[in-house]
Amino acid sequence: MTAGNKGARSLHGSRDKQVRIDDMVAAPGENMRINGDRLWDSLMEMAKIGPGVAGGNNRQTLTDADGEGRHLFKKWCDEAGLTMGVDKMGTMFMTRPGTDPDALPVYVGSHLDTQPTGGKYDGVLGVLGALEVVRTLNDLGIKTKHPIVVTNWANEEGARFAPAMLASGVFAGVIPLDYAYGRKDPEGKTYGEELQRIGWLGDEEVGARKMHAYFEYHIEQGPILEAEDKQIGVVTHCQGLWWLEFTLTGREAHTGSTPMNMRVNAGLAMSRIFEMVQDVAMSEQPGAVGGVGQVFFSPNSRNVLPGKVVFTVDIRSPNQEKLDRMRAKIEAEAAKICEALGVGCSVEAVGHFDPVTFDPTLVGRVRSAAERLGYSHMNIISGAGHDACWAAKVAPATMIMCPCVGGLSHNEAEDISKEWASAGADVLLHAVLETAEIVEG
Ligand code: HGY
Ligand code: MN
Ligand code: MN
Repeated sequence: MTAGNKGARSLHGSRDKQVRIDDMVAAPGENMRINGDRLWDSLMEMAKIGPGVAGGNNRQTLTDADGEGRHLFKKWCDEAGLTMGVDKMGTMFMTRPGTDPDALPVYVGSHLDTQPTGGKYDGVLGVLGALEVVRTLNDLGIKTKHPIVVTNWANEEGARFAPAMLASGVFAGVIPLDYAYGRKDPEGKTYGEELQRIGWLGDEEVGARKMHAYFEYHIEQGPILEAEDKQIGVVTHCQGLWWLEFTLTGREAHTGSTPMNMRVNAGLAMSRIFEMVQDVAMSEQPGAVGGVGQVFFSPNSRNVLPGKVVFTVDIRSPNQEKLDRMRAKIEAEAAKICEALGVGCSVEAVGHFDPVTFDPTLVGRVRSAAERLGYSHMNIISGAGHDACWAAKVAPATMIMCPCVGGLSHNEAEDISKEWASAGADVLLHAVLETAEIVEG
């Protein structure tokens, strides 16, 4: 790191002399930077926990692997002098004190849980990037007026317990704690039971903490930044989402001896609904997506027509009208498809958030940090959902993105470069510092 507060000027005669971020410049273009090797080493160390089968990770929420990752993260935070708080959803808050005890903290975080065939960087880059910011401030002996809280949100992925961003949704007051506790994984285990089992049930009321601001650093999980050859995504918005869980009821019957005209075929209804979802999303281009990632057949036997089929339709758009129009169309068309086949159909919205506009002041700080550091950058709308989407409901929030190879994510082959990882963390350092307010002396 190179840093020096040459010509530090106080912004006002407050108790602690405050220093402008751009005074912390060793020389133009040589602004403060994080330790890229240390960040990368930490990413690789965390990636050893909950390994996948193809080079990525399977560290699903509240599994033993998640517990192991949490302990490693806590060890590193202890070494960095942070104090831990855990809330009743298991989210970890690791605090670096500020000089002003009355100043609300700046929260910086993401998630350590992964998809079953997840990559090494989705979420993890944001948590360990935030830790690297703190490690760098410690190295430089920099104090801030506002505390900084490195945050590991529980159950961001929603892979094991739907919906995604569950803990941050409870924190934002959008999802009731009891509903969250009752969410079941495919084996019927509940979130509440599993949180107890791995020993990460905290004592803090969820959402009791108040934030001065929230930053989240994340891989793009899409192809735009790499294709445009930009190092930094200045995230202005995040697209909205519906997760519609359909339960189709057919009649279990022999796949061989049951005549075609006697079948109540829930599997056929499902396939027609999948086709329709694709058509609806394509009819709302540009700026709409729709698909299905998870299906449960029951009894799921090769020679039995399914009696029950459960699947979740995932539709998203940055445009509120498109998003709601897609939902209405899909639910109406699915009912018609099922009626024509004599299949029962029920649907439950198990996940939702409207399109999000991030805080313009914080977005501006991200952009000016990228400019100050000499990194190429562009505005971008997040295609994936993030805890920042719920944090934005209770505090000024924004995100920073780095490219990922081929735009690939939620795949064990997810990949980024060390340079990309470091550049985004440098921007995070500057944007967080500007918001947490450096204090001299
Ligand atoms: O679903 C999402 O967008 C996020 O990856 N949980
Ligand atoms: Mn993520
Ligand atoms: Mn993800």
